[in-house]
Amino acid sequence: MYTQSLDLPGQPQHGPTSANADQAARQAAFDARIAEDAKIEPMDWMPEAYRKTLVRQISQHAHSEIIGMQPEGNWISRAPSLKRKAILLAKVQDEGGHGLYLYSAAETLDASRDALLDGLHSGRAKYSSIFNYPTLTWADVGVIGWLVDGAAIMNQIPLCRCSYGPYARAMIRICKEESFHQRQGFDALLSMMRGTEAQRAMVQDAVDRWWFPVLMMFGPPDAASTNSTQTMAWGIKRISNDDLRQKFVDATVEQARVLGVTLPDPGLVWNDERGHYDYSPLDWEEFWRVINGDGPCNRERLATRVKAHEDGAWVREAALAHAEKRARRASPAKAA
Ligand code: BYC
Repeated sequence: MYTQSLDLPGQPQHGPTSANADQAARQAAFDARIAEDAKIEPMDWMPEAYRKTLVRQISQHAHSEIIGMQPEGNWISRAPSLKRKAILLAKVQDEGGHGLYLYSAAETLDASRDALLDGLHSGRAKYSSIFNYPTLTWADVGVIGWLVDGAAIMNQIPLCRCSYGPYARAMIRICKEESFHQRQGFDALLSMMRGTEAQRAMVQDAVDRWWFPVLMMFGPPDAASTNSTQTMAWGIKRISNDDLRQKFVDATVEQARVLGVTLPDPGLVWNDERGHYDYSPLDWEEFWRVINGDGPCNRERLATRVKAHEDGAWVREAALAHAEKRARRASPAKAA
């Protein structure tokens, strides 16, 4: 590029040098906000890698919520009483709502909802490993509330302090609702434990099947967690996978005692020195198999989700047509 201008000392700089300076100033302002634990908001400048990481995590979380509607949704028509059916309907509906808050939070980062859903439907995007396990009995519904939602709360409370404002605010509301979800699960199980021998056996069987997959919800061990170092430096993740898993184990042992069930791990013993419960090593090969698409229900979950999306095409088309009609009526000249 030819130019007649000369860069003279004391003159404002333009071109690549000043662009670099601007970039450095924006990065410094971002780093300062992270260091002082302030929130980053959608209109603030942010590094591209921060934006991408948030889109990855928030969309995976949103996908987990909507796929997570399926294992329990299967039981709405078979709930054992009107009361349990109404509670379960409300819970599954809440999960759909959580998905919507989270997709909206991802949209504030310039992600398109269609593209995110396409990632899910094509199998490119991940969702929580836990929803690839089957719900075989009514007790599984209670165990999902108690243990799956319990683990989700443990993981999500720190996300209420996440550095990205829209995600943090969505998590506050979600955690309040998850707390109700966990309690209803515990309550359903408590009723069964106070029932017949067959009901107690059903609860124990469900706990035996869900315990280890629930512990894997927290993600791989810290040493194998590829994202943690950076997401913790950015204040997205506040507590590591292993520390959250340990907090969950410590909190759950006492709840299991109150319920009267046995957690299926002979290695689960109090360690006085550590001040925590020890537990047996988890089967990480199973974890990677499940998140890579080969769990007990991956294909079924995805096929159900894709079918629901296709079956709902007419609703999206009708909503768009209605919005266009309203826009035309509001300003006929502009629409014409
Ligand atoms: N399942 O570097 P890491 C709910 C992936 S919904 C599948 O430690 P990160 C509910 C991970 O994505 C609960 N994938 O990752 C709904 C990464 O792969 P990529 C969902 C997993 O992100 C309905 C790779 O493994 N909760 O509560 O630092 C009914 C390496 O891991 C899993 C959330 O989504 C997993 N379990 O930490 C009832 C919470 N674990 O992306 C209940 C938000 C790891 O590099 N998410 N991976 O290809 C998080 O807090 C974090 O993303 C995680 C993983 C702790 C899950």
